Amino acid sequence: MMGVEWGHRKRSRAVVREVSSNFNQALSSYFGTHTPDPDAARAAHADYVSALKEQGVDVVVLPSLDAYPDCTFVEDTAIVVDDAVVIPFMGHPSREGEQEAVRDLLGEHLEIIKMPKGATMDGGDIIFFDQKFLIGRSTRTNDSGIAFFEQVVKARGFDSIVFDIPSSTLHLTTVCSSPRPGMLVAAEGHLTPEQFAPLVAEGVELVWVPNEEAYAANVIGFESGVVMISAGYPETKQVLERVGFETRIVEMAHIRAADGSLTCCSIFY
Ligand code: CIR
Repeated sequence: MMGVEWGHRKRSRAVVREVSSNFNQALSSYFGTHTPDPDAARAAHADYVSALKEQGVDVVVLPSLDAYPDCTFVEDTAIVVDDAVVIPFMGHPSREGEQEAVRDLLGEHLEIIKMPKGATMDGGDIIFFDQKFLIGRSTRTNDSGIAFFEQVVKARGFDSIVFDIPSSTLHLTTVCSSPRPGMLVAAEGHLTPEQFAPLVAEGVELVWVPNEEAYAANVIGFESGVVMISAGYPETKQVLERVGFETRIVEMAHIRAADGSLTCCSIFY
């Protein structure tokens, strides 16, 4: 999209958190079929951190919180809005409290804005894209959370668009991401062309991935032209290479076992 550059999407620093030793108790829609495995997830996470570092990202690794099986999914705990960071009430009660260490770290660099009680939001429902915040209304992010967040971003000069997320889909970022300014990737069967119509009318390039590769719609793009993608999704890989990306593949199967994707494991600030 014309006029929107990488500068508005900071990729210089990221916070991540080690995988919890009780990751096998993480929330998972695969319950009973694929129990999340802490050791295997740690190996995947280590490769993920390497991939970030290869792109020159300065990565802060927080220690895991053993009372919180889902703590490696830091994306959900805080949302950076320009020079501030919104600390939400987590959308699942078992995760409430994960925000503290992230808040303390980001609070050294950014103004902290706390959500009011009763409002819930997971950071996985937010995509910052071309001076806009795309917001998922999901089972984790409620209307009070959305109203509060919209007020925060509006006061800082940003627009927002709300996407209704089917209850079978965890978050907006589970099925949508932006590999570079002006471009979104979305999963068929979870989101619809109508939802993106206003963005497409503005000139946004929208790349669909097939429903059977929906997990691969979550990618992380870098200014270098590299896009981090999950292993095992050949159509998505081909589509992204065709539009000019070099792909860096990370094996995410053991992170996926707890419904986590690439973006879930970091916050850029
Ligand atoms: C959860 O259900 O909260 C975790 N097992 C997965 C969180 C994934 N985070 C994300 O999509 N941003």
